[in-house]
Amino acid sequence: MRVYLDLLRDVVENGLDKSDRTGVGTRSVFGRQVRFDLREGFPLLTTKRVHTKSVIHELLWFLSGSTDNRRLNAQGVSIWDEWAAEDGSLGPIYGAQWRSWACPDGRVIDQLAELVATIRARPDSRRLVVSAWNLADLPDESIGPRDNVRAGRMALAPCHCLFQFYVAGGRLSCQLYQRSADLFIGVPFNIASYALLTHLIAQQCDLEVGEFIHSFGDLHLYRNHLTDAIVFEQLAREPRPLPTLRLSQRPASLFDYRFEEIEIVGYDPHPAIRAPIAV
Ligand code: THF
Repeated sequence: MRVYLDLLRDVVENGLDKSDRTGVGTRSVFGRQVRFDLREGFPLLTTKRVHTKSVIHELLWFLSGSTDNRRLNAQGVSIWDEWAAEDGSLGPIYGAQWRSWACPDGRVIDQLAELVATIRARPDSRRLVVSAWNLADLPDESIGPRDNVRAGRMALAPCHCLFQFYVAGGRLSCQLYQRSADLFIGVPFNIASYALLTHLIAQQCDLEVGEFIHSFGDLHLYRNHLTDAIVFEQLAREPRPLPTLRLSQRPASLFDYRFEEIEIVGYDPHPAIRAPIAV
């Protein structure tokens, strides 16, 4: 995970100051790409502890098609609380777009079920693409998350907005385009989440894993993370060996994985570093 530390240094050294929707302010660069060979281990940050329980539950929640924060809370995960309406609703965010994209003609498309079916039937396809960027459902930037949810819109525009799979040599690779990336808090979560998704889909399609390629649009560090105790502490830490992923079952479909069947083995990170989240 040295590439993660390289990204931190890149943003610290080359980033320009920029204001943003949250009002916190960022130091930001535009357009970066890193790649992880999933055969070399599971790409979980070792220079601070990442809360993998939240990552796994969040991915299973997306896969279930739910956008109800109460379902996450029931698993002890509170990472979406800041954006949810009083009834737990987040509007048509990731789970809704992945599993039930609503078309103007009334059809409802399950992008992930179609993706798995297409990888199995036509692995050479160049349209193994899933998009959460549904223009009709994007929030109105002039009002807050909860007012958007009340209006039937997404609480927050998708940050990890489009991903594509690729099969060659019996290996499944995934490339994500992330339009906006909170390098300190979100990116370690996002890398782990898409690496896990790639493993699950590979297992379902009888493929080995290949690479996870992470492409960034606006890659930033929030100003309140640019402190000795947060960013600079981590830059001083030595990366450790990567853990591995163990899937104890092969369920009937991509939508039948259970938390207990997903295990990260050999994770020995440096301690967690707490940092405030920009809402
Ligand atoms: N907004 C911002 N500003 N950053 C993000 O990373 C982000 N997301 C999602 C939506 N909006 C975002 C929300 N994902 C944590 C982790 C992921 C989140 C939100 C919050 C978080 O607080 N992590 C802590 C503790 C984890 C825990 O206790 O479970 C951490 O230290 O990592 C990214 O897509």
